[in-house]
Amino acid sequence: MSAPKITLYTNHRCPWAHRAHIALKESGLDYEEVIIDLTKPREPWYLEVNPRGLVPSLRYGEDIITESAIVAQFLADAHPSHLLPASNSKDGALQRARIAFFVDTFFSKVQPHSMASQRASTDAERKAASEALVQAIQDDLETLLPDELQGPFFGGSDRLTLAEVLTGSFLLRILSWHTPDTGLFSADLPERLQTVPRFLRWAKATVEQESVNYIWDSKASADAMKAKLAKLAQQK
Ligand SMILES: N[C@@H](CCC(=O)N[C@@H](CS)C(=O)NCC(=O)O)C(=O)O
Repeated sequence: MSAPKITLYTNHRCPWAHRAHIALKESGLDYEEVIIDLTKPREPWYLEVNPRGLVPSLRYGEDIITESAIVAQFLADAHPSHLLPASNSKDGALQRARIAFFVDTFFSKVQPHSMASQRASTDAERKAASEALVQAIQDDLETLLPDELQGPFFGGSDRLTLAEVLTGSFLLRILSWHTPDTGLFSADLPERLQTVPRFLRWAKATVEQESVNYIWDSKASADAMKAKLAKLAQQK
């Protein structure tokens, strides 16, 4: 299906907005981007685009779509591709349910530990959060992922699926932010991740995709996250 003019209101440091970039690139859609400065109050014109003031927002022709998961799902539905089978195709509804369950598991069981590590104020707290993160991957995610005989992406696919569109920006953080210049995960996280080989293979394959890493700047994103956490701490 041909697409109308698409504008993405975004900020490259935001993992939620990053989902929309991945979905657009994987769907082969051209788009313009408007960067929203999240360090300043939103301007009135942007609150007309998205009254919640959040990024991402997608302008698709005359229509505005907000909330990153809804934007990604909308693009996958409007432009059918390898990301998601049609719900009325053979096993399509089941595959969609499997992807939805996987993404739900990632965000309900694993991501809270990632956030705890990023918020940690001592090395000991950060180490404990990284340990809990790997334990949650082991307990809840590892068996949902393909083994080395299958394709690396969800369901054994050789190409990205909606599961990676929705988790890829969060995987970049888990795999990158243990370095001394970022420091939001403990330095021993890469070693601990060796104990969850399916996750590691899947996550590495995902972040190597150009559609996932083309807007990524690890240090700049970590600095933005630190600034945001410092601001939130001041507000307490
Ligand atoms: N549930 C939203 C979350 C989006 C979100 O929290 N975006 C953040 C940036 S990462 C934002 O726009 N924050 C507004 C602000 O920082 O003022 C989604 O998935 O789209």
